[in-house]
Amino acid sequence: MILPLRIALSKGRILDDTLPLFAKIGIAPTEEDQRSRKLILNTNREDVQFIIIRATDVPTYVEYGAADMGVVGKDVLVEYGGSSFYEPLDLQIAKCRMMVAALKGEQPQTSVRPRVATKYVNITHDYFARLGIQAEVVKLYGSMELAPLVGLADYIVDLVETGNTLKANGLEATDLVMEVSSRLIVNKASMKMRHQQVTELLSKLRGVVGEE
Ligand code: PRT
Ligand code: MG
Repeated sequence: MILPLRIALSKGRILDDTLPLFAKIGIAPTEEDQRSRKLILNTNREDVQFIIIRATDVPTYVEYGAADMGVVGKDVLVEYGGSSFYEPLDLQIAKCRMMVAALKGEQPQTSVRPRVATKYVNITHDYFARLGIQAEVVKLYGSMELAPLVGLADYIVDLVETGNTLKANGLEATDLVMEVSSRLIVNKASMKMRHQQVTELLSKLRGVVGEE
């Protein structure tokens, strides 16, 4: 019996796009597991196991080798920083844009030290620093759109897909920070030690990416 290759999947919206991708290459959680609330899901292949965790935890599991591979948004990867794993494949799912947004019609750029609310503190800090702006970055854990409405911040940095959330709150996107999609990441030791298993999955996934 070989040790199963463990793949960390981000729960939530990324998972909805990830499972169909794995299904296309013939890997699916076993039926009984899908209905349960188990965090470790066996699959129809005894050499592959999924773990379902919060998106922001995926890089940590993969860096420390608790998972051999992971699927996570580029937003989370860049915010996490460093280069402690390989990022061999853009899965082209859960696409969106990270944008700067502000109250529609306002010009808060006149502020000497704009306050920016976001959950992407590192990315936001770097982004404004590159523009030569010393922003005061305020960390929030959700509902960033509220911050400009109640005077907590001049700007937000958040993900935008359709733009409906911004619109519904009287906000407009002002600048693009980065294009976001989900990526496959691989633990560095696993890439060496389990090379055959990893490359088999990698090339199969590469074959179905962007197929639709
Ligand atoms: O719930 P938890 O705190 O664990 O994490 P989460 O809420 O961040 O997870 P989840 O399930 O929302 O998935 C987040 C990941 O999905 C991100 O890291 C991105 O890589 C990816 N993704 C893709 C998105 C979006 N598109 C997206 N539109 N994540 C969030 N949004 C949100 C955005 O923050 C905003 O509130 O959707 C809203 C905007 O959508 P539109 O269509 O109104 O523009
Ligand atoms: Mg959520």
